[in-house]
Amino acid sequence: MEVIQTACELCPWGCGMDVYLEEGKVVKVKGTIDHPLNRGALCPKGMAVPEFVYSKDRLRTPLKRKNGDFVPISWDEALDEVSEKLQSIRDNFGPKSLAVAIGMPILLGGNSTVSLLRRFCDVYGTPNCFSVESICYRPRIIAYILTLGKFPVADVEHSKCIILWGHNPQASNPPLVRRITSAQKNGAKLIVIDPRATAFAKKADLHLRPKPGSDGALSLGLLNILISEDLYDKDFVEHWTKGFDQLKEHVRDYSPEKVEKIACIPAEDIRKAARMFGSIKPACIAQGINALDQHTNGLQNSRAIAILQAITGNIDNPGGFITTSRVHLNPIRFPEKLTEDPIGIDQFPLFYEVWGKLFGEGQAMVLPDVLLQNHPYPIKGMIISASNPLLTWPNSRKVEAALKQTDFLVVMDIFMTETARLAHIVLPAATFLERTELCDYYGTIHGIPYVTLRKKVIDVPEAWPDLKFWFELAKRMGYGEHFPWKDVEEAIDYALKPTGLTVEKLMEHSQGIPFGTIRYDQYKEKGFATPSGKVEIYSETLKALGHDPLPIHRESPLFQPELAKDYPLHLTTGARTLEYLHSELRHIPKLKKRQPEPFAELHPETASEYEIEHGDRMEVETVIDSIKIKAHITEDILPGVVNLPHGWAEANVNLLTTCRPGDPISGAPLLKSSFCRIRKC
Ligand SMILES: Nc1nc2c(c(=O)[nH]1)N[C@H]1C(S)=C(S)[C@@H](COP(=O)(O)OP(=O)(O)OC[C@H]3O[C@@H](n4cnc5c(=O)[nH]c(N)nc54)[C@H](O)[C@@H]3O)O[C@H]1N2
Ligand SMILES: Nc1nc2c(c(=O)[nH]1)N[C@H]1C(S)=C(S)[C@@H](COP(=O)(O)OP(=O)(O)OC[C@H]3O[C@@H](n4cnc5c(=O)[nH]c(N)nc54)[C@H](O)[C@@H]3O)O[C@H]1N2
Ligand code: SF4
Ligand SMILES: [Mo]
Repeated sequence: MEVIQTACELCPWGCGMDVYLEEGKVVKVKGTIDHPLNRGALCPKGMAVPEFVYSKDRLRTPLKRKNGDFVPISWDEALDEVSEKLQSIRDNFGPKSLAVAIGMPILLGGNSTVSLLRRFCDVYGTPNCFSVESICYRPRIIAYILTLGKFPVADVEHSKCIILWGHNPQASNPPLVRRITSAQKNGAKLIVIDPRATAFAKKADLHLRPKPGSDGALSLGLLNILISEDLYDKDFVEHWTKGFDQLKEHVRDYSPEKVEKIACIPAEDIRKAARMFGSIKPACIAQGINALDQHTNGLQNSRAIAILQAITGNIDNPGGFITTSRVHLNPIRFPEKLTEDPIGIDQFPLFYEVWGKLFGEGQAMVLPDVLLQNHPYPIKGMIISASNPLLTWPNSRKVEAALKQTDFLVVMDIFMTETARLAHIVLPAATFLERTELCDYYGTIHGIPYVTLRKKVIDVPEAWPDLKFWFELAKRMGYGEHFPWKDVEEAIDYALKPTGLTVEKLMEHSQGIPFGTIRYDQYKEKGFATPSGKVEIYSETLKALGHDPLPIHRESPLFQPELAKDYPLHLTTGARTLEYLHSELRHIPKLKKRQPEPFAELHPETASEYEIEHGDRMEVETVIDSIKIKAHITEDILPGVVNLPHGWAEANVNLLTTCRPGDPISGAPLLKSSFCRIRKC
């Protein structure tokens, strides 16, 4: 049997995977034993890769909508059709009337994949690129950069005190489970902040259970204790921070007793947590990937976390917040070709760039309204690659209406999804085992300095890697001079040039090449990459844009006193399920067997108030809409809170959510601080 080692892509973490082939066919997969991240382990999703790749439900040919039905067409015909329509949109309405939205699988293709795809948009001339970052983790990246000038990660493995804040790695981040468990074995204290009693909460030294959306107040309460009890690092604060005195004044008002009233956490537990975090060194906060972002305080929550980390002197140290050296690629995009900003950026400029650092995409939460109202200008065509907005973007009905009114919708996916069903052209995509891509970001997100290649292992006829489609389309539209590469591998070599690495070199290494270093004490050499060179506790940048320069607590704007009587329960959505990735993988029998149906979690006290029993069907209703779902009654959730999973077509939680931007700074939606009512049905 031949074995090829690659990186799994059925969730963001990229576990090392050994793929076993017999006569060119994948027969099984195993975790790569000596991979620095997963050390041989694969989660049930990873183990299901052969079923995923060989699923009978895969799209096998491009499809075109004709009289309401889909008819198969060849790739040649599909490329002709798409290039003609794009040309016509460009000629008649201007290039900005094309929008391109990408999902997580493209983002997981790394900076080179995303930039190569966006290079097409730059050449075509549309600034209107979007991605699921609008819903996901972008606010915290902006927040860390505004505060620390960089995006560090928590070095849990070497920590002596870990705060796991709105994160349930057993479901969403299996490789982190081993790292936290190993720290606990080495004596680390663990504090969990989560309205649910997650597996780690049950093993924690302290579990704080905030009401959803109250984390801003909690962080101010923690800062209050750290400062009033002199538990901060005075030397670091004096030399390396800006705005500490304003912070001291600002948090004076947030006594643990006041925070208890807002967040429903006993004041004594807030004191205990602050004392533990302030007195044990090194300490770190591992925050949820988006659990704290999807609130009106989305960006400010992460500002507070960066400040907690900084004033306790836990920056650039083993066991604190660490940064690995970045992989610097050849520039791929042509920002100079764009004459306008993307949609949403007038309202959320920091979503686009911070101090000249370009993230380069629009805020997608604004897009459905723009599509529906043709304002500020019409968007006539849309290409969606590797995303299923009909289930994953908030307010599904609005998203559906918006997509339906585009003149030309192309969806590229591995399967016929809810979104693909609305398309004029559907394109069959390759899975991650059928393409080569550079994973230049795992070092940054795991704090392990390495760079790796996701390798092409097999070919599935007719299914194209996404970039192959974009490259071929570029050629078809006459942009060949900007896409001079023979194939994607050659384009990756171009991107890699400044690093001295090549695809060939990376191919020889099973699990990536050590690359760069962890930048301990980086600030001592260079200061912080902020305008002041210090940690910006007080942000002049936010102030200049009319936002609060210090982290604040603000109630969810969905909380309105006149509605509170009718929608009295907190609704949080999208806590992950180990078996599934967003709306994906429901068709894989062995995963479905482990987790056959969606359910709403609610506490026995809440259930009895509404006379709902375990296993009953219940209706959950918000001001937007209602869905029916099974009740799962458990002590593991805070009374008064309902938790709903996302990604299920049969109980689509995003029928209940609003895409109205909730965070005034980043535009993040309020997926975890909403309100609902329930009844048995
Ligand atoms: N299996 C699986 N893994 C995934 C994904 C997937 O779909 N499936 N998706 C991937 C992606 S793209 C992302 S962004 C990440 C998401 O990763 P995370 O955002 O870290 O999601 P979870 O680990 O589910 O943890 C969220 C936790 O936050 C808690 N929570 C809910 N509301 C609040 C609140 O207001 N305050 C606090 N403090 N806690 C709250 C929930 O109870 C839950 O336990 O997961 C990634 N990994
Ligand atoms: N209510 C609520 N909604 C949420 C969240 C929440 O917490 N609550 N979380 C949000 C978050 S953090 C995220 S990141 C988004 C995720 O949003 P999406 O990215 O839309 O999530 P998926 O359902 O994984 O959709 C990915 C699609 O790409 C297809 N696909 C897989 N691999 C490839 C490939 O290589 N090429 C192509 N072309 N297609 C491929 C899959 O079949 C699938 O249909 O969901 C968000 N939605
Ligand atoms: S945690 Fe599971 S799905 Fe995610 S990369 Fe690892 S094996 Fe793949
Ligand atoms: Mo995400």
